[in-house]
Amino acid sequence: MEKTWRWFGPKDPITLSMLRQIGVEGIVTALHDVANGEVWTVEAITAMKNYIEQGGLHWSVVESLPVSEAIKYGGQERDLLIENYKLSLENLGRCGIHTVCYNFMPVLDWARTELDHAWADGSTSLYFSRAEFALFDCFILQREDAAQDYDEATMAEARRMAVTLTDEQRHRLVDTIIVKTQGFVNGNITEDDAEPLERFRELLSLYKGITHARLRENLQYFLEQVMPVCREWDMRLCIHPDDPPMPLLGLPRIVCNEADIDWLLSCVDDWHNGLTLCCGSLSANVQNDVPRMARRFARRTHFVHLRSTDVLPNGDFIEADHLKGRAHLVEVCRIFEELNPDVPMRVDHGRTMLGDEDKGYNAGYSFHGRMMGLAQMDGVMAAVKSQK
Ligand code: DNO
Repeated sequence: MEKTWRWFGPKDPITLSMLRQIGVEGIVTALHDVANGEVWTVEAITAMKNYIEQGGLHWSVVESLPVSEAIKYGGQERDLLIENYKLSLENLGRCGIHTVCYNFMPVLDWARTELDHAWADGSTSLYFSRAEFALFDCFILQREDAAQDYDEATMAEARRMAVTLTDEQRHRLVDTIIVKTQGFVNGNITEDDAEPLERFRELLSLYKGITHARLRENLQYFLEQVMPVCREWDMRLCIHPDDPPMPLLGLPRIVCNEADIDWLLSCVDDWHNGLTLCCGSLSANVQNDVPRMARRFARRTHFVHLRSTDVLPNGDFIEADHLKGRAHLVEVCRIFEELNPDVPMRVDHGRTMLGDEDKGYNAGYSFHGRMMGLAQMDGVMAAVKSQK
């Protein structure tokens, strides 16, 4: 597998020269300054590509080219937005960048409730608490009928927490769920939004009446429209699974498990319609057997995220050490080295450790924690290759 790293552009405090020193081979990035829905021009792509190449690396994967909400809920502007998306794909292809990660999660991209969950050794990692999410949904966002989406034990815990909820806790939860984890990924809500909750409610309301079946139809429609461009320019589209892989906030999620991926790959049965095998996201659903999925989908996987989770008895999950947890990354590496050895992989998220705390890194994207994960995975890959 190619060792890549998610880098957030020239303003990223983790520089390209640092990445070269730790064995990174390819860069994963996006044109973060282009507004969602606008065309990525050849000029802008070339400028980023040149910057990366001057730093001695190459641009391996785009993560992400965001899919606008109107494409997902099927709004009036969708055809126009799809045309823009096609142009961006074509321009990337012209510039020699062929792998593009995207997702089809309504409104909320990945979700966590805690960014600095303490480990016994003093480091921290990301965490998802069902009860805290229910607290946010039912008592802060106050979404209509939200309580019926949670089991009794989760609701009891959320109610208990609601009684003593302070303004500071309320602010932290809003900031974690809809600002800090989202701002840098799709621009739906940013740190500058004065009323993030209001903006979030507006976004949710766009999905009124959008069922699981409808969201699938809209994804299929999108894929059918973009596939000719992907074929012509050899663009490998790779959808990121839903993180966590379960419906949230009353919105459907359609890339959660093996059956969903089967559907996705067959609804437009073309090699260019592929998958980002995000081991961390998929492992947060106890039904998912990640190595099994890796084996089944290896040849349609164009990008791999190496991360693992531990799921607790109450359904909460914590981001685990890369060598531990339910994702079985050693086995996943073995599978890809056998079936798709050139696929780019990146170590996804890392613990916050050894001075990462005060650097202002994007949530999950620490330096030392990810570097440690990369070193672990590098060792695993070397071992697996030597046994081939
Ligand atoms: C979070 C990321 C996601 C991912 C997008 C891809 O850390 O894994 O935000 O980049 O879902 O479109």
